[in-house]
Amino acid sequence: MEATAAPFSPTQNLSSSSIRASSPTSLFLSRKKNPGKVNLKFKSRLSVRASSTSDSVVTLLDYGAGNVRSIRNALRHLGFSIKDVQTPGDILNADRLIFPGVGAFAPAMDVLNKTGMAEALCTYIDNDRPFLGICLGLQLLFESSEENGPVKGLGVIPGTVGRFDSSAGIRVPHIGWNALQVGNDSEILEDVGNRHLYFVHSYRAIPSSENKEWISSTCNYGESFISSIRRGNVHAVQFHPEKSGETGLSVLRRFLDPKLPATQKPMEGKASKLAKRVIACLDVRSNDKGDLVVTKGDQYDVREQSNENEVRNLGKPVDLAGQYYKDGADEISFLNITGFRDFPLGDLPMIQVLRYTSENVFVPLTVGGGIRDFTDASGRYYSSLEVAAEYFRSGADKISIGSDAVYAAEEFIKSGVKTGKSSLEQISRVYGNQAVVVSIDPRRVYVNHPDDVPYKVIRLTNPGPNGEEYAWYQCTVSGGREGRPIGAYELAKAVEELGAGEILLNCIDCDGQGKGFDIDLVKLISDSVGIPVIASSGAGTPQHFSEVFDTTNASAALAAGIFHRKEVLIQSVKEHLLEKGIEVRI
Ligand code: 1PR
Repeated sequence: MEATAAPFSPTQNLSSSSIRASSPTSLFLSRKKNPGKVNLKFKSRLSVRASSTSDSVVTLLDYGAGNVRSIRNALRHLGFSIKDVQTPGDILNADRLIFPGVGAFAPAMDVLNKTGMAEALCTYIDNDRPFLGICLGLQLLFESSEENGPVKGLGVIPGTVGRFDSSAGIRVPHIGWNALQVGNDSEILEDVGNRHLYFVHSYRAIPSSENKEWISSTCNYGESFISSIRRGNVHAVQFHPEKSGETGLSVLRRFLDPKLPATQKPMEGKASKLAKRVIACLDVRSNDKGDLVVTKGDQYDVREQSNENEVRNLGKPVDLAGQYYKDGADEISFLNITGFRDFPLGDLPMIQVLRYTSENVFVPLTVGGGIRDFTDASGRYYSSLEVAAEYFRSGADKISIGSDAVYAAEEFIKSGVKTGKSSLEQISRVYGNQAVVVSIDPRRVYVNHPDDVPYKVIRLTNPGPNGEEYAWYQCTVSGGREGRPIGAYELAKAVEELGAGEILLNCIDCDGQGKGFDIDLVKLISDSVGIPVIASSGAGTPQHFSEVFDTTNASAALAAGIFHRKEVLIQSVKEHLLEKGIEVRI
């Protein structure tokens, strides 16, 4: 089905292109005279020819900077085959073009300029050809961005893309499911109604009198920002339709087939703001027979308490992930829990799990375990960036770093210097901090007095076994096997500085106990950092979810055991949260 040619690579075709691009700067200036208007009289040396490509083909501009597997999967799921852009001419000849911008603004513009894609895109858009930009694919249409800049954009839409202002009390990146304020002129959003869509970004474009004619919806996150634009056949969305479940797929479907009649009534007034997320987590490892299974520990011990002492087997990863998607999980995390000792790129089954899952699961997927520099038995060196790249290519939207982030934080605290060399720094520089989660595995250590240790100590809500009133949370590595000289508080602050976009906060004491999240710990960390925090470990009932959202600033709550054992359904958790007035995606 899909065209077999490899996607366009930034390094190829630079000289082979028969089309000479004029400077995008001149495009930018010519539009400035006429802000907000598509310059249909724009004179270009590039011309658009009517194409006879079949209705089921969509052209995809993948300039090789990250994960576009999700959008490919969504398009295939909707019955379309994909033609990859190889040359600027492919853009001009497209019947419909999707541009899922990934990575950072400056390198993306650099590639587009050097390859003549910038001019081809502008011409295509000026000619009012069917276009859908996604995320960075929306931002690049503006005049410039502050991201590592200012950097000039394509200049199609008046305005500058800037960073969310965290001093307004919001967490940056903006990660999660938010509501749109949809305008009139937006057919592709027809089925959205008041449903949530998935966003993940730190930069945004702001509505102004100069770009208001372009805006088809806005979203509120500390301020109103542009969540979609539309003019004629040109559309772009800041959210990720390919990661927004059925609602997102309907947006894609309507772009691909504008004649589609309205199929369903938009649901009434549920979504109004950023929802709290409910995440299902799959701890994955090989069992003693060598099969990759979903397992689950008690305080990180995943072996049965029987004579055989087998690794607990709670199901198959791909099947369970598919089930949780249907059940309404807002995200799914895979943790390769023996990744610290195995080499994940040697662990091809895990890569396969990701590939198969991403074919049918259209919510964000996070994968963790073993992300670090590695030298294999033959002496070949793999950087953590290569490991992460393979995970992204296989369908991950975010990667999660455990042990290696602890070492990086220790080093940073000791030296006070950001070397830029840690896996955390490198991956977040290349893929953006919204793509990097740090998973913390702390263990409670009771103390009698706050000055007993050089780490952040908190007064406990419930005293320790010997009446201790205080504790600190010691970070561990290698799946809880080794305690390190750093607390969860110190680690969280350090990894935020080093470029983490989100924290997955486990707690070894609570893991698998079903007695509720460690509220003291979640409060401590979610009050100390400006990035989203996912509360994890200990959920036993729906009430535990409302408790953690009511009493802490956690953005999401994750559970494993209760979902695997079907003791509590994701749907019941969400119904309970709605009853308690906590906004969730339904
Ligand atoms: O150190 O970068 O290789 O990453 C290893 C990853 O594997 C880390 O994210 C670490 O948290 C995870 N991990 C390692 N060993 C275990 C284990 O269980 N033996 N699992 C493990 C972590 C904790 C959560 C669990 C919640 C919710 N498991 O993932 O899902 O505690 O459980 P519950 O709802 O049943 O209470 P690296």
